[in-house]
Amino acid sequence: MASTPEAVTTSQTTSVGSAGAVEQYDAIVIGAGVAGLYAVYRLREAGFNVKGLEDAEGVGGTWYWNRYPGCRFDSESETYGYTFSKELQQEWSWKEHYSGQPENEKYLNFVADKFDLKRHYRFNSHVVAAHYDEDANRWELRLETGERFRAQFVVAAVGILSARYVPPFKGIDDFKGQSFHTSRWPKEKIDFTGKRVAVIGTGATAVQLIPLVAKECGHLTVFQRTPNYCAPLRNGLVSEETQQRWKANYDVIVRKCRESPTGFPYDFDRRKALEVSKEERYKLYEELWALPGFRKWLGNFRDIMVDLKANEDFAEFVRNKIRARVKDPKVAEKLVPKDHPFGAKRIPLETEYYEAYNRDNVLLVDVRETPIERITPKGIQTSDREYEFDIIIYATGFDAITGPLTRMDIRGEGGRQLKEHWANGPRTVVGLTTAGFPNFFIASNTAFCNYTVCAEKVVEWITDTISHVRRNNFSRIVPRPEAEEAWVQHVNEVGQRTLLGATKSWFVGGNIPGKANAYLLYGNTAPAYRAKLAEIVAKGYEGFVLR
Ligand code: N01
Repeated sequence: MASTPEAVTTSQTTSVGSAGAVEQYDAIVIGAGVAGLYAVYRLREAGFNVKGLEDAEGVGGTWYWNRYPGCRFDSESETYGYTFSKELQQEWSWKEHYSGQPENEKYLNFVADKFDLKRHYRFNSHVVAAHYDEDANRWELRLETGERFRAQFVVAAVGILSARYVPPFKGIDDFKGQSFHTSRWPKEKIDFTGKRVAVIGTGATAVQLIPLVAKECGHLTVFQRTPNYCAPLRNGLVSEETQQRWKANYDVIVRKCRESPTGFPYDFDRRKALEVSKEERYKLYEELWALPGFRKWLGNFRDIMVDLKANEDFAEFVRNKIRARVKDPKVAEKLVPKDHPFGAKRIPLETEYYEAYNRDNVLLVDVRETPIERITPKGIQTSDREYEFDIIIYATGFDAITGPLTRMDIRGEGGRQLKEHWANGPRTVVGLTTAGFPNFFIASNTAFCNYTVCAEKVVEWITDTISHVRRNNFSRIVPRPEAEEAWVQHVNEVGQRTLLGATKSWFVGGNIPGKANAYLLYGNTAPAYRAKLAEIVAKGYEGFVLR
């Protein structure tokens, strides 16, 4: 059935132009990760003819690409799954308290199969461009292969940590051994036995990977630029009894996460750190330290993330925990962070990370003392010597949040490129829409919030908005520039009240040379973020133009 430009169709149409067949849909979702799968499900259930385009050959997003040894999430497993289906909650059993990549990929496949989502997807389809055709009010998406797809609505569920970053080291292509970026890890098992391995980077990824590679390889050299405040994860297997308890109590668990400031099933201690005695403070610190997960960060005194003095008190506690675990005091001091507050960079949760440095086959190189000068055919040349390797692992992170979008050629009204529009940082209303890009939605959870807890809400807001447009016989929705400016200012004001911008990190674009410095995450509480989403709807999409 052919469609008029403004109508929402319920069937796929194909038109043939000079450049070949163009498939037409009501909505296209880019990505088959946590948000993308749910967006396809919601749009289909709302009666839209939806197509998913996914770069990978399967579903999973982050959990498809990040296959490096040790990869796992550090949300409590019972809080990570989708909450939209009670049946799903009952059918799926998490094996570990903090579930690993293979299981997470299986989970998302289980979801995709249960809700029959895969048939809506085209896999191995790398979207390189999305251009808005103003006359037709349609988006045209182009794949790397040149194939084109058109739709009235686009939901870019491209992830916040999916555009990998490889530093532009000189000679990077000269290396004769194997090299991998952690987020493009091969499906085949890499055999480290007897190998000389380098890991560049000591962020959350490297911290998961290093202890496992250290045990398996011949020799491991870690190139560290900034040490992190890593805290024990304390993972474990989920007993049958716990499994049953979760299944009987999902309503309570979900409510707890929704009410908590960060989407995790715990709250900050309402007291201010320095208002209680040292003895009492340290008692809490020790208790938190002994508990699994992020409690040491997000269940700590409420001012740890906003007050530098309170922060420093806990930071010193953590430094001493690190010192106590590393046998060589010189190595320990290199591993102790001193140049940024606790939590200003994302806290990596670890299992036997510091103990790896007590092994005879592990060497720590501080690249602030001896910077990497180039990659050579044999390995890595620093300012003082050449290190030879069989394998180099780049655990060097991501062009976070904006990267997956600005690396695509996205053009809105008047042909304006998103990259230009966001040259000084992301410009959005609630992180999900941007002025000049009608019917274009960004399904990323950029709230400071346990991922799925807020990602589900984000997808619901977007898909409900698309339904609102159709139900009310509008054809397009776009935020007003004033609303966008107000949101950008609000995000900055909130960010400045926290320590999120206290150092260079992906939170503020500081990890990518030349990237604009801006708050990429919304530093308010998760309930406050969701209240903003609800308020827009309650006020009849205030700040948006509906036509
Ligand atoms: O990336 P990162 P990541 N020379 O940016 C170093 C999520 N995640 O992949 O700190 C030398 O944190 C860089 O050094 P510096 C999580 O949200 C979640 O580890 O910039 N080194 C840093 O050490 C996390 O925050 C989970 O000085 C260079 C490292 O590379 C996010 O992903 C697990 C360099 C990059 O660290 C990103 O984590 C894993 C250079 N030129 C990840 N350039 C879980 O859920 C960069 N580095 C558990």
